[in-house]
Amino acid sequence: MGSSGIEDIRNVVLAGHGGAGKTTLAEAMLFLSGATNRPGSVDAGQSVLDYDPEEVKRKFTINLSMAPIAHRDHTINLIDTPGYSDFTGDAIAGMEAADAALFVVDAVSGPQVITDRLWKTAAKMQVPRAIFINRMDKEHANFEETLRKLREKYGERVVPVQLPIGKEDSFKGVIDLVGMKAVYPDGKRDRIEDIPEELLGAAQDAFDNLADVVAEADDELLMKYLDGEPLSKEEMAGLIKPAVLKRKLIPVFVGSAETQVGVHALMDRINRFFPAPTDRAPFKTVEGDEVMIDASKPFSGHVFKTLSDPYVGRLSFVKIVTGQLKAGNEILNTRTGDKVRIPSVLRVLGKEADPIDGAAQAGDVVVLSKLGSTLTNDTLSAGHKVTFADLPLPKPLYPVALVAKTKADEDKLGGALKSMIDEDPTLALTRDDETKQTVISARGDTAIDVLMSRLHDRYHVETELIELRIPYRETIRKTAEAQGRHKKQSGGSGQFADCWLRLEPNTGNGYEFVDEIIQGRIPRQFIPAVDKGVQETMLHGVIAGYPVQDVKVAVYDGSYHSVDSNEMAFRTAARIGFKAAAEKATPVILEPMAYLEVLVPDEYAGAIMSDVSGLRGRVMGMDSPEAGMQLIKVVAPYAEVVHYSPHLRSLSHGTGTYTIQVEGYEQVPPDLQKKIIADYEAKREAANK
Ligand SMILES: Nc1nc2c(ncn2[C@@H]2O[C@H](COP(=O)(O)OP(=O)(O)OP(=O)(O)O)[C@@H](O)[C@H]2O)c(=O)[nH]1
Ligand SMILES: [Mg+2]
Repeated sequence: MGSSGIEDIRNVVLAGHGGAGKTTLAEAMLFLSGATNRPGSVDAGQSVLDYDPEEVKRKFTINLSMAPIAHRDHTINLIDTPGYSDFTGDAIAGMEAADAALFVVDAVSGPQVITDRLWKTAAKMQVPRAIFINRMDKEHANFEETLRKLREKYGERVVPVQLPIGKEDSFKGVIDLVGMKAVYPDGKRDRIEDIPEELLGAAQDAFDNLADVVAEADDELLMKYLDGEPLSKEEMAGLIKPAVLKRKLIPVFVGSAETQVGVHALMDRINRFFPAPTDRAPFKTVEGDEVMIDASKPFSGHVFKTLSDPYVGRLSFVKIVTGQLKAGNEILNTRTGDKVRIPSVLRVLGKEADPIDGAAQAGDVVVLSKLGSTLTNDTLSAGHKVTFADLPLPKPLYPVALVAKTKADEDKLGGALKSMIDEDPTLALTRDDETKQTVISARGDTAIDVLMSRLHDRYHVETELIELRIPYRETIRKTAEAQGRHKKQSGGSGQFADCWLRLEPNTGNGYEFVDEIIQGRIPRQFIPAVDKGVQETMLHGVIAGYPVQDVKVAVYDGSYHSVDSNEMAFRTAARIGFKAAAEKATPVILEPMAYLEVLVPDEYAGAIMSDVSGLRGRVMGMDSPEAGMQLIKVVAPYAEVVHYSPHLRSLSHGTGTYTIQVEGYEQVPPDLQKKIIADYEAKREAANK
């Protein structure tokens, strides 16, 4: 480890679109710092950071990974995160823990959809940002064009602090604008030379451009600068860090993670220009208070990630906000009230964990094991009451119905699912009592696929997806009356009950039962049995097996037998009466409706809206919450939009996001009603065979 002083730690999250080269960049830094013997390759499946079997299989990052890198007198705590849309929750978690975000952008394709999305999140979370334009060695790499797109999207604050020397096959070094030198890789270090003649002009222009932006970070220097006095290299160097911290400058670095050109220079610049943990924006508590990083207070920390390690058990990734933490300390989980004495404070590199000697300080990012029921978002503390606000993680919105393949697997499934879902707030588990299905929700189909693979690999549970049942309902549209009469003679004693029921639509008011019996035609003690019989029937529907809702039922006439009438008989009679009346009352099927808010760039708004009618939905309104974006509010049948996420992905070329909420019921169209009834009857027939 480079150093233990908190001022010398740089917690940096690597963020950006999938495939931009974040993991490869982290592996290159690990190698250059001497932490690994060779740069780990994602493609060859021997990456130190993408070590999970699912990551090896799929060749992309699924879980965030830590890479502490000792560089000169600093420790760069890299947090490598996923760029695949189903897993961006971990990128957000990484931003909570880091003090700056380094966005890795592909020099061939430029900033992409997930880059945009995470950029906005970082802005909301007030995380200082920098950009690394990667893959300069690739065919068609274009620094100027990538920079132009970056500035167009993210503004004029995006300014290079380096320029590339060469490109594609001949990309061989970078110009460091702060030192005005050329930097070439030389083994694991750099060789510093004068800037080649032919690039001097461009370098000077870029230096001036940078000076324009950073001068604004210091009023005194700005005055001097405006008076026409140029900034010296020293003044420039001194201004970059405050400009980054104040988010006035987004410095752009350039290089190739694969050939490692520019990577060592980047590490040097991270040490000098990136904020220290004590510089970062305060943490918010649930009460809305702000807590600064402060080592002098008692310990508090925020759990930003939970991971089950097959060997070590459950690991809790913790950002220490105040105080210090060392092995043997007793800490409290403020949510569960559990107190634990922590056996050790770990620093992890990929899957390797090492205990930290001495105390970890406020601002550091550490890992704790064996914290019992501690989950992501929990606050750990010693001695003072504080609960940190939840991470702004995306909510699960892609539900599937999952079953175990065998009875033996079924017994294991519940526990396995619970522990996996507990770990990850972007997953949710519900047991739908109405449809009798176990429903798992995630961010998308790939996240579900990964979950099923892990159930198999980690817990040896085989699962499969079955059709997700939509919780339809039934109701009536007209008033109707019918008699329910039950008469049975078996041996000595008989059964007799007779009731007349009137059913009325009761839209929006649920179930109501009215006793209109006069002159004791049905004795008082049997009336509750009629009510009960009606409710039992409603539970299982009259046309397609779905619960009946919004009906007012009156019992207004009937008869009884002094010996043969009893509660059972009246329940049965009520069932017969309800069914008969409902059949005459124009029974219909209702479907759950969903309320969606779809956020897309302007150019896709038309496509989204014209698609809505095909989903049997309605556009309820539109809004432009930010420049260039449209928020389209849609109401549509839940059945049509339950898997909207892949649909939206293709409609908006991956640019759209949405939220969904199930709200209320509406009648299904007649042809769909016919189909639902036919399906129900076919199933019933099959079951009776
Ligand atoms: N030529 C070239 N290839 C690169 C470079 N950086 C990464 N790659 C390759 O690009 C592919 C994706 O790289 P990763 O490092 O896995 O990308 P990532 O950003 O971590 O992707 P996610 O984990 O999906 O977010 C791999 O095949 C890398 O070898 C580079 O600088 N030059
Ligand atoms: Mg990766």
